[in-house]
Amino acid sequence: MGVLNVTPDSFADGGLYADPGRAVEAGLAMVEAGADIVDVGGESTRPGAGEVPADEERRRVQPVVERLARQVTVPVSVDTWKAEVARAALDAGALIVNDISGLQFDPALGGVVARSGAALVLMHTRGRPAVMAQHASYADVVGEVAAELGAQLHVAEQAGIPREAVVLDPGIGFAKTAEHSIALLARLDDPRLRALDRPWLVGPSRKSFLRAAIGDVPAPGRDWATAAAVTAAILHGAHVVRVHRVAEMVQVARVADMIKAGRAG
Ligand code: PMM
Repeated sequence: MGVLNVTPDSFADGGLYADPGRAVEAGLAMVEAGADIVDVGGESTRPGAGEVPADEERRRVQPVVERLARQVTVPVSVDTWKAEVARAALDAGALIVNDISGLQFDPALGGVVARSGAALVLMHTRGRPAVMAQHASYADVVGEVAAELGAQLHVAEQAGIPREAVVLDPGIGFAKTAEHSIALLARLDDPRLRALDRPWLVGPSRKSFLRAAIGDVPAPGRDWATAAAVTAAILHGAHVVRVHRVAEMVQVARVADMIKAGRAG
């Protein structure tokens, strides 16, 4: 999954694709480089970030989703927790809603996803991005994330979203300290996570937990570190990895897949 942030302020690539034409070109290049999904987002969710009004977010993502969906054969996803933005993106051709709130922030989102027949990425977090760091407190991070994702999966099913349409995400860096993110990546194959019986998406790309190993390197310089995290995630059973540098991470993912399978090709 390639990350296409059409925001002026994302932590890893802010401002690069704020112009819709450039954003579409970048999305096409990601597909050319081997992305299986392009994830279009119009609101930065970096720790402490403020919220973007829904009409502004819709204005950012809808034209990009519309043009990309017409031009690529892979699914386009929309990274939003707002029902209004999701509805506009689905109308414009998106096939996946990537909700960092795991259906916690907007009670109307589940119904929008259910009625559209779209797939849903249900990510774990606690509290809005502006305050989530205060909620990074766990006695047993793997067990608590498994339980809370299980509860949100139930919310999705109650809204009419088939279980088979849901992909789970432990939410690397969301209401997590570096220790918590590392524990989740190391134990993605824990039986309590596996018991939820859904595919896993992980988004370690350029995130600040990587600094625990490499020091204070700015986000764009964290791609080798990302490659290591992507490899580890795949070996522990991740099915989808959300990354900024698609061409390089396609190579990383293919080699990790090959070694995991234990045979060539
Ligand atoms: N991370 C970010 C945004 N959206 N969505 C999912 N499903 N998982 C993530 O880990 C995730 C996400 C923040 O990173 P960005 O600002 O580089 O997009």
